[in-house]
Amino acid sequence: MVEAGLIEQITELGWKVTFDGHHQFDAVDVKNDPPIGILKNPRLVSRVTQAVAQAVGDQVRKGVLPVTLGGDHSLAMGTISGSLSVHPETCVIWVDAHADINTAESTGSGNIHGMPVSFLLGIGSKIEEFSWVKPLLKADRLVYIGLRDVDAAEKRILRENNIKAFSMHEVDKYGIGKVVEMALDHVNPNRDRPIHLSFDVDALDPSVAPSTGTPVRGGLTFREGHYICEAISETGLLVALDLMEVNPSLADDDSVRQTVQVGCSLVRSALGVFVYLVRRDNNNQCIIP
Ligand code: HAR
Ligand code: MN
Ligand code: MN
Ligand code: MN
Repeated sequence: MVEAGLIEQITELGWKVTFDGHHQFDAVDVKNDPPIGILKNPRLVSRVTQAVAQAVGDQVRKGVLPVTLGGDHSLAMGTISGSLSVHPETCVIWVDAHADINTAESTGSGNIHGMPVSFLLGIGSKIEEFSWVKPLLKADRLVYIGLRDVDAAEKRILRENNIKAFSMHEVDKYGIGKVVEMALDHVNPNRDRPIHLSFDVDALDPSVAPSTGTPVRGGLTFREGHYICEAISETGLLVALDLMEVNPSLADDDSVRQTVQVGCSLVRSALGVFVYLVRRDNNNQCIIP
């Protein structure tokens, strides 16, 4: 996405952009990383996400809006920890085909990208390696959009913790405009809390975003995905953005190009390309942010 020109595109929108590079990963040197229980690469994931939490928290504290490009969605353990460390009242809008809320007990795959939300909520058994993750997220500050591949154990966890989720069924039933409004009403009724948007590109239909690790058909259209980003941009409350699971090592060149372009486009929408196009001052002049 960076190679495809995302930095220049965001700069064009009027933002002053600092590219933080990949330096936080250089600090990680984990050669011997056997599973803990069935959790795969636990030390690597823990150390990378902890470094990301620090980096994101530092930026949010300065009033800078961090955009994290992934990469595995376990990264959101870091990004959301960073946001919550500065603004404990932050609400999280998790756009995904998956709920990513398995615990160490419930995971069938041992893939930590299927678990970050449970760590942030502090549910399930505690794993020493991840003790740096503080359970700062409250269940009523979290809302999902786009779900369609949720494990049985995850469904139980969602129900038991009373977590609001708008699956593809609700997107079909109410339309994306109403779904985003209901999602915001749930986590942010007065529109005064900071918003962390964690967008897994596999929320989109595989025909729109094919280059991702776990595509699931029946996903969001191109416009539905963009609408979510635009509507959140319009609130003016966005404090951090994740665009996750774009994987250019998967699929053919055309699919990769398409997915990278959609990823860039979603980021532009979340950062106000829509507002840029329509907002006008009292003299009906376009306001350029
Ligand atoms: N629920 C399954 C698991 O725990 C699949 C999770 C797939 N997750 C992602 N992130 N790709 O959304 O393994
Ligand atoms: Mn992943
Ligand atoms: Mn995910
Ligand atoms: Mn997913």
